[in-house]
Amino acid sequence: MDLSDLGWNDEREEQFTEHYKCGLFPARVIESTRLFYKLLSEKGEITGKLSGKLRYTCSSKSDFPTVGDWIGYKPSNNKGFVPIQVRMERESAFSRKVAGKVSDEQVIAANIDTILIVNGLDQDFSIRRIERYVTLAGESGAGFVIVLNKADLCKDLEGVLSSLREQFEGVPVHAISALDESGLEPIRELFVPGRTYVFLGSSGVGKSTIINRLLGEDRIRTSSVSDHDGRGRHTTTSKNLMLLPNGAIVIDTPGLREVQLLASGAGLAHAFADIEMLAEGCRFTDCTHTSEPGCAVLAAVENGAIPGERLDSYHKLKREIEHNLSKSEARFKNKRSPFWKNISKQARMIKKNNRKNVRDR
Ligand SMILES: Nc1nc2c(ncn2[C@@H]2O[C@H](COP(=O)(O)OP(=O)(O)OP(=O)(O)O)[C@@H](O)[C@H]2O)c(=O)[nH]1
Ligand SMILES: [Mg+2]
Ligand SMILES: [Zn+2]
Repeated sequence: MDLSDLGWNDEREEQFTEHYKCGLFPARVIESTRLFYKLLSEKGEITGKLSGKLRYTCSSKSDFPTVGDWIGYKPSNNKGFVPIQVRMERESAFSRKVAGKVSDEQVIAANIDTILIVNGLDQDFSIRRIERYVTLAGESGAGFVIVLNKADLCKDLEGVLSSLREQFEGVPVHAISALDESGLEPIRELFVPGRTYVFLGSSGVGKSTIINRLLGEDRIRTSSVSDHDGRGRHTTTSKNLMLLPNGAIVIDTPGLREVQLLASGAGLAHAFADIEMLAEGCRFTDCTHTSEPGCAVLAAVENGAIPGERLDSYHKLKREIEHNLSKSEARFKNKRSPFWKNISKQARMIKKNNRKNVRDR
């Protein structure tokens, strides 16, 4: 196995120099269970377990290795597994807040180049949920696209597409049907050998079905959504990294039950670039777009340019982020700071970059 097939590059090789000196070898996490990690190394597939020392340095959930991570292991021992001694710095990561009182971060996948945010065009379809995913994806350090699957079940595809493209300006939106394989070509073209892609979305949206189509065989188990409420059955139960025939690396994930936000506000500018741009026209620079006179955002809702539910959702997500931030302030004090002040500047930059990307594509 050549590690460059898994995304290893000169930069990582250099970062690993010190670890080589300590007798460690690099490998990528392809699956993790509670105790053991399935790793791909130059020697092929091996099983790893955290060394006591590494476990000791993990103070939060997010410190533990996850699928997509590069780790250093010590080849040895006869116990059937190798000890994982270090986790390398992540280049990107998609995280959410873990359910519960304490704000802890769960890293769903690490070192990803592109996130595919999958929504189903059946009962699952939810702009509100897409806003959440885009907010988190905007913070991940990876690129992202929206994939609307089950186009075969949608009566007004053009309407849905144009409304989404308007709201998430610059974010590529693809409509496909993994069932009848329509619209798959532009998706296939996204996958570049040696780059890493993660599929995210609720259970039953068809993440595994799409990957099976890309693999060209029904390798991953899928199952129908429930007749009763159209929800998925949580068929995929663990995250899994695999190679497509063209050499791209994909990670399938179990449907997330909830997507709680753990963000600094930068992600929000991705999900609500339209609102952030309008906000520049508000009379007061610290306008909260709730009741102020001369509010350009409220005016846009009034004249129908922005749906009222979208502004409600913006307020809700902003409150959620602020709430979670205040809970985890200590942890994030130095790592991430809230910068609501600069948010419209960011939105402008994002829009500019997006336009450029669209032009360059
Ligand atoms: N009509 C229609 N059904 C689809 C399409 N793609 C997938 N399905 C069906 O949707 C169901 C769920 O698909 P899965 O691929 O298991 O969904 P998943 O997102 O991997 O779900 P979890 O593993 O539970 O997170 C299966 O019965 C698929 O056959 C599509 O394009 N159109
Ligand atoms: Mg699945
Ligand atoms: Zn305003």
